Amino acid sequence: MPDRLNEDTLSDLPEGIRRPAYDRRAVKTGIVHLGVGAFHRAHQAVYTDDVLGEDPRWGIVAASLRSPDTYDALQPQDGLYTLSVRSQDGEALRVVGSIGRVIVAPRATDDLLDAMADAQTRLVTLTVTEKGYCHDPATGTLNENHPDIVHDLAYLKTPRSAPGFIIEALRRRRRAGIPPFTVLTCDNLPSNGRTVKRVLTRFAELVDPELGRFVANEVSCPSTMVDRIVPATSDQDRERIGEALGVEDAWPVVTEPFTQWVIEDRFPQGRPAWEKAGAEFVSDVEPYEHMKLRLLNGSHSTLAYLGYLAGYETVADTMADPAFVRLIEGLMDEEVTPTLHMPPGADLASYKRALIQRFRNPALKHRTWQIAMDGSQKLPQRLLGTVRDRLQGGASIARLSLGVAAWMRYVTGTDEKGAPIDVRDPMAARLREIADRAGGSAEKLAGALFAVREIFGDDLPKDPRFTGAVTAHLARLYEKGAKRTVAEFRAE
Ligand code: CS2
Repeated sequence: MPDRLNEDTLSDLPEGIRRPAYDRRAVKTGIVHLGVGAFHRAHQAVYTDDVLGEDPRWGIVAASLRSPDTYDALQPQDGLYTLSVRSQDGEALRVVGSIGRVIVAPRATDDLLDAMADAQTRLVTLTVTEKGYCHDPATGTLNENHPDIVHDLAYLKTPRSAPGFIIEALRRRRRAGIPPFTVLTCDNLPSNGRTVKRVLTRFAELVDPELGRFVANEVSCPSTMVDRIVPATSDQDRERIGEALGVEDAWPVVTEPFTQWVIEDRFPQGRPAWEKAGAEFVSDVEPYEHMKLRLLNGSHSTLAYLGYLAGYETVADTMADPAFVRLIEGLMDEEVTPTLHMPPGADLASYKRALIQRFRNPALKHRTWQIAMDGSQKLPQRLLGTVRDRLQGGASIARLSLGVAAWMRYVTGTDEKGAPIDVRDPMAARLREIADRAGGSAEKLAGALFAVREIFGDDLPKDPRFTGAVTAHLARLYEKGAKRTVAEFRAE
């Protein structure tokens, strides 16, 4: 067995592999991060690693709210892991040191609450994915019937959900006279800061109206736009990277060269100088967020459902089919771009060109199945907001509605060859039941899915331009399959 990547083996790594250029022992915890998945480790943790040398107050304690996997991988490595940046031109490796400690919340609830309530902690950041906010995706309000929320309201000292941890930690700080931390969400939610603030305020109100007012008035939740494509790490990645390092890294993360982070600058308790690592601070994130959620993530989900159904394993495989490229370019140019309101100087044309290149990156094995997960939580901000804007202006939704229809076909749980699809979604069981009842009828399936108001709201199911377009596409998908539907697609 080769040695493990850790503090002791760090100095033996081959030359050319970048490693923390600061003394990790001098680093203090300034950030508690909830959701220590691959995205966090390829994004915020890297921006933070870049600035810790100048300002060691912002080390990260990273928690996973459920699985012990990341803890088991990183704890023996003193929190160290490798970031691999891959493109056609090759691979660059770097060891990141900004995570000083990993906590598994269910095993060490008090440790996590103590870290969050510590006066030194001035920022709580989150990547808990869309479903981690326990909100209603169509309205962005707290889902008060969510089992974790019901649990946390009853047993707030031992919370399970991200809102539960945050409110209990804020309550402790308040009691101890410690100012609240800033809450920075780094998930792909619409108006993510505002959504988080709404969810937290409501949760706090349910605990105690005064705490609700305190959260509403005193807790800052800046919005952010985060962007970097980070596919799940594979065993081949682990092996290749281990060989290059000469030591084993149990959980490296693999990503693309592109990275972007736009943040609203509202941090009453201070923040790291992330701008020195390339983050952009602005007064209003919304235009950037719409651009990214609608162009990148909207295209991603469309590619994921259609690509999966067409038998393509990865986004790059799907993008090797010219008909899919045409569809996505049309989606971006004809249907999404007219809904965006960018500040002067923003260059959407080159942003979109870069997106196509990023999707094509053959060095990333980004599985369509991975992106297809949790569609019920993703569709509203990725496709349905754009649909609403288009319908309001009486404009075409020919491609947007194809994406929605492909999601419907996908959540039936049976692919075009009759094989089962492993549909991962908090609503999977309910969606499956609906599909089983529809028994292969496009009309019945679409009609029953439109009635899921947590996804489609009250307005879209009533608009025949939307329901008609989606149902017609769904019928085509059943009849011809995804590959032919895309190949034969004509906007009119
Ligand atoms: C993807 C995103 O899995 C998904 O749903 O669309 O994770 C995407 O790769 C990132 O948002 C890119 O910034």
